[in-house]
Amino acid sequence: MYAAEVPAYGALVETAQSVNAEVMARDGSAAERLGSLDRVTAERHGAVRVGSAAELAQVGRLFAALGMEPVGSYDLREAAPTPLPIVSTAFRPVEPSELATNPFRMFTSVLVPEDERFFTPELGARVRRAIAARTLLAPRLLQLADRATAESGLGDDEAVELLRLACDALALSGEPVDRGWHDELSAVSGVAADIAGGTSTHLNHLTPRVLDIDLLYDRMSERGIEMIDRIQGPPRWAGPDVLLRQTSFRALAEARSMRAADGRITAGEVRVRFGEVEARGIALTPAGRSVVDALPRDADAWAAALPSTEGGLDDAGLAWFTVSEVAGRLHRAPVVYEDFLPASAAGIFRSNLDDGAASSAPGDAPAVVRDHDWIAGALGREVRDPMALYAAQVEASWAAVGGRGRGGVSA
Ligand code: OOG
Ligand code: NI
Repeated sequence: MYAAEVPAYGALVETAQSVNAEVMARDGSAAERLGSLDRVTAERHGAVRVGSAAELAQVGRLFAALGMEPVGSYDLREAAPTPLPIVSTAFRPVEPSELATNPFRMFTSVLVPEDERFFTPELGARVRRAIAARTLLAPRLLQLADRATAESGLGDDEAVELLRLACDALALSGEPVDRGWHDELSAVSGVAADIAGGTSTHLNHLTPRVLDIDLLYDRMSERGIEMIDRIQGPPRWAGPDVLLRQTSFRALAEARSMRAADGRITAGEVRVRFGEVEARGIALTPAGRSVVDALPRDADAWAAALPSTEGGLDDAGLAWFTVSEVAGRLHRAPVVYEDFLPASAAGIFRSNLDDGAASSAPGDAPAVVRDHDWIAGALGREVRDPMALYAAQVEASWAAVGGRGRGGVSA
């Protein structure tokens, strides 16, 4: 559905696959250190944005049917330099075996119309009424999703029906947009207009994974697809890939009819769907994050502050590694970073908001609380802590080798 509707996404997937083949030819099996080529080729994340706790709960039921759990929370209202009136979580598989097969993730953001740093109380109330009056997911879709979760799957016909209804729900609606309402929301934030300006949500990007993002960036530029001005996340540096590096092409203008105040329908356009690509590296421990989060995006600063080998990162306790026993010797394997980075997410949002969208935090009203617990409460289920998941995976690997000491591990 997405490739058919957003042709540049098809070009991105094609380019990612040819870059991955090139890296496999160049680096051999080392290219698969952070995931098999099958996993990396299948790997995608997408993003949706919703308007309320109730809507978050609905999309959570759909993702639960697909084996995706909420992991982590990201408060983008404090993002610098452009605060955004949203908080986010990511739905994804959490079991290592499921991640190895297909780690599909959905970055999911919820608008906070109650936050008076962005919305006046009067506008916030109108946003809440507009959101409460719409139906994001069809009752039939939710019914099938709940059954799939309860019964660990559906028969073929109903599984196909569920996926078809889910695709319909995430396609861009052709319904005219109320121009005045859209403009009023755009003055607060492009994200607010995208979320609350219409009566549906839509998949706003889909991101393949690539093994060499610098090469991908050049190839896309050669194809004439204009990428945002840089790669978000860590710099390219001499040591192992860590965390997440991402880049995107700007949302393309798409025709969308607009309804004027006098009821006339005119041609208009929106820029709400884009393409993004990511390269994943090793997950860092809390100690590793506190080193790296304080570093500038500069290869020399990274080389000065961090060991330049996997063994060095492991010995310093900066990154997560599992162990396994092969022929009586312990081998370490890096744990892939499966989550997101709030600063990069804010950068991706920012580069894809409509021109002129303010995203300002006007007043100095107190922030309403929208933390991890709030997201869990809205979803009615536990939100997993990413660090706890990595730690548990590493502990399980040590338990499986009989809890042997950490000395003498080789790559
Ligand atoms: C989500 C932007 C964040 C990422 O990869 O960090 C994101 C959105 O635009 O809704 O997808
Ligand atoms: Ni993304």
